[in-house]
Amino acid sequence: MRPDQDYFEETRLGKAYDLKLLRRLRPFTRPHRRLIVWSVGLVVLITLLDLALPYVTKLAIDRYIVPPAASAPDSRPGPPPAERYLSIDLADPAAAAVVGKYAGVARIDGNTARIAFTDLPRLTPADLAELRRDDLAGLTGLAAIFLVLVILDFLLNFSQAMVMEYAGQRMMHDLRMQLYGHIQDLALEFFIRNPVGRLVTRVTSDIQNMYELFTSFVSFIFKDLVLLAGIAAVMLALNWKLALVTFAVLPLVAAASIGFSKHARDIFRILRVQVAEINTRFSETIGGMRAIQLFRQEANNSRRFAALNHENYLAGMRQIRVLAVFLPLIEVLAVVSVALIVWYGGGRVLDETLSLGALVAFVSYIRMFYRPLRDLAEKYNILQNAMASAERIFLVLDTTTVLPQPSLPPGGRFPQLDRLEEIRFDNVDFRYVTGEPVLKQVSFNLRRGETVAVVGATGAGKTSLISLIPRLYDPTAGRILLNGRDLREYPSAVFRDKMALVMQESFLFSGTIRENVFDGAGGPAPARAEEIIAAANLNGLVGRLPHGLDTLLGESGSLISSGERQLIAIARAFARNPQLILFDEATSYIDSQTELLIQQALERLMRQRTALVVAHRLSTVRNAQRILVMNRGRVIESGSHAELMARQGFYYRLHQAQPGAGPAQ
Ligand code: DCP
Ligand code: MG
Repeated sequence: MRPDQDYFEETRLGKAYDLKLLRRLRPFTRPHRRLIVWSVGLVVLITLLDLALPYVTKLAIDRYIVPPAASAPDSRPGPPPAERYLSIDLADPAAAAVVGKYAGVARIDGNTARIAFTDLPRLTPADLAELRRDDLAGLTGLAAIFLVLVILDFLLNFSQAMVMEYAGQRMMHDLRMQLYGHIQDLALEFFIRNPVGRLVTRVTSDIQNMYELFTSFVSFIFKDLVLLAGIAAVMLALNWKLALVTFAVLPLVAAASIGFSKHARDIFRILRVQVAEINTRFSETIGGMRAIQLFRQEANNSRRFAALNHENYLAGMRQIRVLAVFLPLIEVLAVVSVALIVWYGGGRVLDETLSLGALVAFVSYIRMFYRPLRDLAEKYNILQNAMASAERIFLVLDTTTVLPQPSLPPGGRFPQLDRLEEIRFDNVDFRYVTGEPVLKQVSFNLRRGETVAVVGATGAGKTSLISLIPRLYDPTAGRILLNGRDLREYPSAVFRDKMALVMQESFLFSGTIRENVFDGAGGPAPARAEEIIAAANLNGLVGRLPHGLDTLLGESGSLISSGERQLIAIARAFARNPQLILFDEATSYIDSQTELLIQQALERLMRQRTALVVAHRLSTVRNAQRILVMNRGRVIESGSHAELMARQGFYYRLHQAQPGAGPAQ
């Protein structure tokens, strides 16, 4: 089932954006709809403000700096007046005094004096300031309005960013919780098919990508598109002819963007795949460093990594080439637009059909227009990443490999389970997802109070057999009966509560020993805790550690040996006070002293309880009532130690082969 193993490979997830995926995000946006509406409302306000700023500049120029010539007095027929005039109200005595000084240049017409703009340099700066006092006051007023608008813009931008990020963070929080809960419910089978390390990194960085999608998507759709539309509308309103001339460049911009996205799609995807591969290679190398150094694989590994790295470099260069064409091209088109405005608009200013202020505003607007287009490349990358991420997240969420739980029987009650009376394997076959059957027609039973041992060569299927009892997996054929009923008729919590599994490589959570033994914080009363620690032979270890029971274990328990780890797992089993013990003896080397501690602790643990013990050291199994001898997935012999030795079969040979087994009894 190769395709299954590629389940999470980037390579299979090439389809760029699929709007169906976006629709699937809706349930996550729904609870935060109000925030999103708020955010969009703020975006619209911000856009209006952004559009207002160049308009204020236009007003400043047209009203106060260079008023349009339309206000000139002599609109006589004939050639248009080449002059603009400054009008002065002579009712103001200060102004009248200044006009009096320049009788040669001022034309008096009733109560108004007019001075041509071209003559203004002849006035002294002080006189000029006096005459243009109103213009200066008007300018100051507009500058104040400009400042207020800018401050408002800042405040709105701040609020909008906060509201949107808040909504985004909340959504990601919900998505992460749902994903986490879902992954915890998946059957172990899923984790055999999907490498766990990869799953984890994907899931964390995928969520981050979704967050970026949300924020940049909202800002793209609402900010950029509204801004573009707004600019186009304002430009058309200001002067539709000039606007249309300016828009003549837009087909080129569209062509450039389409060309870019066509080239970028593949390259961005290839790069993403390669970065993922490099990450995987790195983590595998670091994880397997011991093996690599022992087997002197460094050179080999480096060579493979160099090839991968080189491909990544080539793809990176292709990306840069595309970007290096696109970004300057957009820049050039922006400049061409400005040139068109200056050429055509400048001409209109000259023939007085366009005000100077409008021309300046046009230039500002067209600059604003190109800003979002320049970010298009980046947004495109985010969008693509996010789509791939969304696809992966939904792949996990859509996975339904959960352990099927029984539906409520007609009586309305699940079967009860107070005492574990008997576990019976009835012709059980089992295989992991791929390949060979691991267990073949296994039948045996385990009654209350019994200890049954399982022995066999490595790979015989002992761990697999023991894993079926807490229903970590289901048999592929046959049944496992618990008190005479199929295990699958009970909700799994019912029987898991009654058992404790001590695994071959005991897994410890990062945290303190206390948290590991007593399932989280708190735990039983101190006296009881001490009793458990003593019974599990943990006193020595706990005494040796700096903070005793509250010592933090290194990541995955690396501070302590695998033997000590099993002691902690035994203590954990003690703390749960189970009816059934499932013990899978560690295979790794354990010094004889720790081994003795484990043996003693195990014996104490099994007292008065039912136990199924996988043993690698035959000394562990002698006291078992029954021993199952496994070979290649089958139980080939069973009986007590004495019976099996007498039979001189497989068990006998296994026993003989084991060093320190002592003379056969
Ligand atoms: N196997 C598999 N997938 C897994 C675990 C095991 O395909 N996730 C295969 C490998 C072995 C077979 O199943 O061929 C039996 O594995 P067990 O772990 O059950 O074998 P033992 O526990 O008997 O071996 P050991 O003594 O090494 O612990
Ligand atoms: Mg095993």
